Amino acid sequence: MKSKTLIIGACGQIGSELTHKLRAKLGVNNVIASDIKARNLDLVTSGPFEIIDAKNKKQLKNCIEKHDIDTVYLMAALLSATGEKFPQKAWNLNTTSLLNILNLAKEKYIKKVFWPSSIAVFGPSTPKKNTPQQTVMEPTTVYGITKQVGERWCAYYHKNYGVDVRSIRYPGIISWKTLPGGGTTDYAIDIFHKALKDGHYECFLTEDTALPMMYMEDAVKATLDIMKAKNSDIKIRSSYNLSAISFTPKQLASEIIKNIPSFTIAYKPDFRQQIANSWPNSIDDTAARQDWNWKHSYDISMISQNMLQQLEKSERLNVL
Ligand code: AKB
Repeated sequence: MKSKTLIIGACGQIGSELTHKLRAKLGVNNVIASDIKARNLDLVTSGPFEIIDAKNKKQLKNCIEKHDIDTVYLMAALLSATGEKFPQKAWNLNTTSLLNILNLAKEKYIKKVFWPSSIAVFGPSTPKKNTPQQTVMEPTTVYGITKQVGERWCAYYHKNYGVDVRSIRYPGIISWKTLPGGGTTDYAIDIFHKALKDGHYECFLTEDTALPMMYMEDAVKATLDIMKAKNSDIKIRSSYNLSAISFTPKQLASEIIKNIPSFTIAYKPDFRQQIANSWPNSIDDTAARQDWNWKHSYDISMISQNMLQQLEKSERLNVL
């Protein structure tokens, strides 16, 4: 019987932590990591790894058959800021990879799919505070457009072909192990690296730009929770709103100052400001809390302390 898991985009920020967690839970050889390049040595050497271009359905199918895969986490994507630089590339990767996986599920090569959506599905005309699950969605970034279309495809494949696809709308995810790449919420990670290295950070968003955020531990937990929920409990097959905390760069800087009193910050907004302005300030995730018992654990001060401690520790280990 098939029972293995494939993570696509396993070398990325969320993919790498999800892979380590799933390997610890399911056994190293039951979790196949894959990416377009072997760019995370720790991940690549810690268990089975395959080079796959998620846009290539044949490569995906071969890997799924070779390893007896029944569950896929499709984490490969071009994020908001990079997507604006390479719109066609973002469209091709984000939509083709999803359709490939949904079609493989429809053709019964796999049983269960996780695909991440994002707060980027919302746009300037969406209510900004406590953004509801169902509301106006007019995204203005290519990334947001790919996530919106992806959500519609997920709901369509579930309704018409019975595909068991589950999804959450990630806020900005904060983590210390793997750097994010090309997102608008990346400032909330860069700031910790620069605070420790230079004692100063130049932020690409204004001080009062509030965005929904979450610590990686909570994001991984949410991902595993929605995947282990009973099929009948998953009432939303587009994507669930998911929330933990919301803060501005100024509020985050104040938390860092509690730990590093000499830390300073300056604000120099760039093109990412416009992207951030189009997104919600905070999210209403009542449906996720009701349907599959979602709960977050980390608040802004726990995140700040943990980030600084972990980054300092890994810096010390690198020096040794
Ligand atoms: C981004 O900033 O593009 C991502 C996201 C919110 O999906 N972190």
